[in-house]
Amino acid sequence: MKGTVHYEQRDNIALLTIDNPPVNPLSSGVRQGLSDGIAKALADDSVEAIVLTGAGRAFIAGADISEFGGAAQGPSLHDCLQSMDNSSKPIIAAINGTAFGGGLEVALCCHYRVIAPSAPVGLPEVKLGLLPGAGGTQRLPRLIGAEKALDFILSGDPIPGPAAKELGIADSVADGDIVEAGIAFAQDIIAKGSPIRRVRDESELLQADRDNAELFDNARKTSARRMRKRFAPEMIIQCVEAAVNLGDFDAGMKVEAECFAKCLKHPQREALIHMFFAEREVAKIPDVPKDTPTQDINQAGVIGCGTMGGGITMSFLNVGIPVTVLEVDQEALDRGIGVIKRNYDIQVQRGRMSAEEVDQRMGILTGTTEFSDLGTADVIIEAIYENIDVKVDTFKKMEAVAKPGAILASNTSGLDIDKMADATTRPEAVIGLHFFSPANVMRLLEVVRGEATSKETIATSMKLGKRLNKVAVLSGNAPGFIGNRMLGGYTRQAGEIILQGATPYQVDNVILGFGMPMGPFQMNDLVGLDLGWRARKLGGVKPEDVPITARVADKLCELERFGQKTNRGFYIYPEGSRAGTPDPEVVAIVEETSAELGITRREISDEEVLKRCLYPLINEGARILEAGIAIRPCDIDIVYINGYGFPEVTGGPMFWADQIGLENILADIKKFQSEYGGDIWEPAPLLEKLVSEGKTFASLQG
Ligand code: 3H9
Repeated sequence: MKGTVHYEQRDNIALLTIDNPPVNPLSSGVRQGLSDGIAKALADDSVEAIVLTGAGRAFIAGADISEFGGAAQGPSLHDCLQSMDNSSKPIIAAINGTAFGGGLEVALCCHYRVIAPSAPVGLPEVKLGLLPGAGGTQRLPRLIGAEKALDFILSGDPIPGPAAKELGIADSVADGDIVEAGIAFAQDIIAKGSPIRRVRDESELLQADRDNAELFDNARKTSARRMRKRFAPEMIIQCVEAAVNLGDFDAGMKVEAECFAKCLKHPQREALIHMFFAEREVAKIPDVPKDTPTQDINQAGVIGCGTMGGGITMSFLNVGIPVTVLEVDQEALDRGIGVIKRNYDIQVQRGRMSAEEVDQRMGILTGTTEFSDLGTADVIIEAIYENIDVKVDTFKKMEAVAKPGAILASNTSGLDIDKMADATTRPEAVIGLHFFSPANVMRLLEVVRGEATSKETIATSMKLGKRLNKVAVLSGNAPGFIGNRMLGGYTRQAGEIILQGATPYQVDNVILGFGMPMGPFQMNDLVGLDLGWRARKLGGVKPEDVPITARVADKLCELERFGQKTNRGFYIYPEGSRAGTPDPEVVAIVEETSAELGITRREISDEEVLKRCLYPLINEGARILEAGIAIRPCDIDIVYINGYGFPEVTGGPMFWADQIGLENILADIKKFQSEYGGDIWEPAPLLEKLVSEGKTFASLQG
C-alpha cells in the first residue's frame, strides 16, 4: 500500500501526520493509516482531541489520481471521512501546505481548520473532468453559501490561507509552527468545552439560497461560456442544487455519488487525467537525468522587438527576469517597447494588473541597438524573421558578444538549429526556444535540441520554461519541429476540401464544433493571407505554379483582402470587430477557382471534413514518433493542446486517436489515399505496425 500516517501523542492530543511524498495524495496506505489512526485515538481515553496535518510541503494533494479507473485497495475515502465526521472527539486540521480536492474535503470533514498563510486550498477536480466527490459539493455550500461554493468549485482555482479564512473555509490563520498552532487550537476547544462543529449539520446558509433558481441559471450560463463542451460543470451544479434544495445531507451525498460516478466514466475524465500526467511526463527526458546541472538565468537578451520578440520579452519581465531587448534602430526599438507598454496598460485598464506592477516590469527592461549590450545576458534569444542566412549571421554576432556559458537560442518556428549552431564555436550552448504567439500568453514552449546541444543547455532550457510558466516540450531538430510539421497536412487538406465542394465556413464550423477555438480559415485571416502571397511574389512564383490550395487566398489578396488587418479576408469584419461574417463573394471565388482547375464540386459531409483535416495530424504524428523527433505520444498531445488549440477534453491528437481506434483511422487514411492520393495519405509505417500488432500509441509511452 502506498503512503502512511504517523501517529504520535502529545499530552492529551493525538497528532496524525500524513506521509506520502512528494505531495501526500490519499493513496491506499494513507486511507488505511487515517482509518487506523482515528480508531486508535478514539479508543484511547487519554486522548481528548485529534490534530491532522501533512508531512513536507503539502497537507493532502487530493485523491490519488493514478488509482482512478483501477481497483483500489484499502478502506474507501468515504469510510474514513464517515469515521472522522462521527468522531466523539474534536478533530482539527492543521493545514500546513497544499490542500487540494479530496485533501480539502478531508479538512472540511474535520471539525475545525487552522491554516498556514502560505497554504493554498482548492477544489481543482473540474480541471480533471471530475467533481469534489468526498462531500465537497455538500459541505462547502453549508460553510460558505451556494453562490461562493459554486464559484470556487467551478473555477477549480486555489486560494491562499488568508483568503480561505475570509471566505469561511478556515477558522484561523496561524503564522509560525502550524502543528503547534493546531494543538493550541485543540487545547482551547477542550478548555472551553466548545461543541464539535460538524459542517454536515449546518443549514442556515442553505436555507437562504433555497428557491433561488437564478443562482443556478447564472452558474450554468457562466460555465457554458468559460468551459465550453465540458461535462463536469453541469454535474457540479446539480450537486450543489441538491445540497440547497434537498437540505438533507445524506440525500445530497447520494446525488454527489451518482454525479461523481458519471464523471468518472466519462471519456473527458480519462482525457484530462491523461493531460495531467502528460504535463509532468514531458519534463522527463530519458538521456538528461533529473540531476543534470543547470545554469542560473538572471538576465535575458532578446533580439528583435516585433510581435514575437515583444511577447518573449514580456514573458521574462512577468516573472521578474530583467531583459535587454535589441532592435536595428531607435525607431523600431521605441515602437517595440511602446507596444509592450501599451499591452501592460491594457491589463491595468482591465483590472488585471496594477500601475505599480507595470512600473516594476518596465523598470527591468532595457532597450538597445548595440549587440555589445547583450554581453551580460545568461540567455540570448533571437526573434528575427524566418530566413536562415539572416539567422546564421545573427548567431555569429551573438557569439561575438555573449559571455562564456550563455545560452544562445533561436525562436525559429522550423528552421535548422544545427546550421545556426555551426555558425558559432560553441554549438553545445545553441538551442531552439520556439515560443508561440502571443508569446506572453501561450503556454507552449518547444525546446529544440540540435546535434551538439549539451545536456546542461537542455536541462537549463526546460527549467527556464517552467519558470516562465510555460509547458516545455523537447523536440528533435527537423523541419517544422513537432507542431508546425504536423500542421502542414491540416491546412493543406482544408484548402483542398473547399475546392472540392465545401465552403470555408463549413470547414471552420466543423473544426469549431470539434472544440478548436478557431477554424483554419479564421486562423488564416488572423495571421494574414498576404504573408504567403507576398513571399510567393518575391520568390517569383508563377501563378500556374502556386499550390492549388493557396489559389483562393492569393485571389483574395489581389483584391486587397488580407484578413483581419484589412477587415476583409475569407470573412468580412465590421470595423473594430474580430468576429467575421461569411461573404458570398468569397464562395463565388472558391467556386470559380474549382471551375478553373476542372474540379467538379460535390457535397462533402461534415464527418469527411473532420477526418480529412485531423487524420493527417495523427499520421504525421506517427512519423514524428518513429523518427524520434518527439519522445513520446504524450509530448505531441501537449504540443497540440497548448500551442494549437486542440481541445483539451480529447487528450490531444494521439490520445484521441487511441480512443477512436488506430485500425479505424488507418482504414480511413487508406480510403482517402485511394480517392485523393498524395503523400499526406501515405500511411505512416508506425501506424501500420501498431495496427498489425493490435497496439495503441499509449503502448509506446513506456
Ligand atoms: C480528487 O481529489 C477527487 C476527490 O474529490 C474525490 C475522491 C473520491 N495523485 O505537480 P508536481 C504527483 S481528484 C497522484 O510535479 P508541484 C505528480 O504526478 C484530485 N499523484 O508538483 C508528480 O509525480 P512525478 C484533486 C499526484 O509541486 C508529483 O506528485 N487534486 C497527485 O509542481 C509531484 O507533482 C488535484 O487535482 C495526485 N492527486 O505541484 C491536485 N498530485 O514526480 C493535483 C500530484 O512522478 N496536483 N501528484 O511526476 C497538483 O495540482 C500538483 O501536483 C500540486 C503540486 C499543486 C499538488
